[in-house]
Amino acid sequence: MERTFVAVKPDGVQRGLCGEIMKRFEQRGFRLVAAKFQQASEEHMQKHYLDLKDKPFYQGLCKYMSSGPVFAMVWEGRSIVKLGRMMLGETNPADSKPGSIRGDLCIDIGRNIIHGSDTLENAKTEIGLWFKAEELVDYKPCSQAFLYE
Ligand code: D4T
Repeated sequence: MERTFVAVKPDGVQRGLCGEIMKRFEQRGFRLVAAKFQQASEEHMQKHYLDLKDKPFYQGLCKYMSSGPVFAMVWEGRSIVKLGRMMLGETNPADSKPGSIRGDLCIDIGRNIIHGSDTLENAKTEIGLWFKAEELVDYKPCSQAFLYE
């Protein structure tokens, strides 16, 4: 099983989309491992987006991401990094297909409502940045036998 880091960005929180986004991951069959509602500092967001530090939008992005609360989550399931990114859609909502989260719920690249880890390695780093080990909850959902052969 893989784990991924997903966060509803300040625009998604303000627009009341946390429930809709959780619903999609739950209904797909993924298991919620951890969740945290918090306003992150700009320094925290700079660490989170460190690989984008040379991009022209980096400072504005980190400022925006720390401007209001985010809903940070860890989800688990088979191939969840790849499938989660497919559920999110493209970085630019204008290129995202209907049926994807961004394709259904947003318009602007700078207000694309959700983050999801793009590789397994980044997922591990991001989970470590946002959650303490003891915040990751270990339990066996009763649906497992009906989700996986
Ligand atoms: P995140 O990391 O937020 O899930 O988005 P992506 O993985 O889909 O895309 P990214 O890392 O390339 O970009 C991070 C974040 O920056 C915003 N952004 C991006 C922006 O404001 N202007 C831009 O030109 C780009 C490329 C949107 C997502």
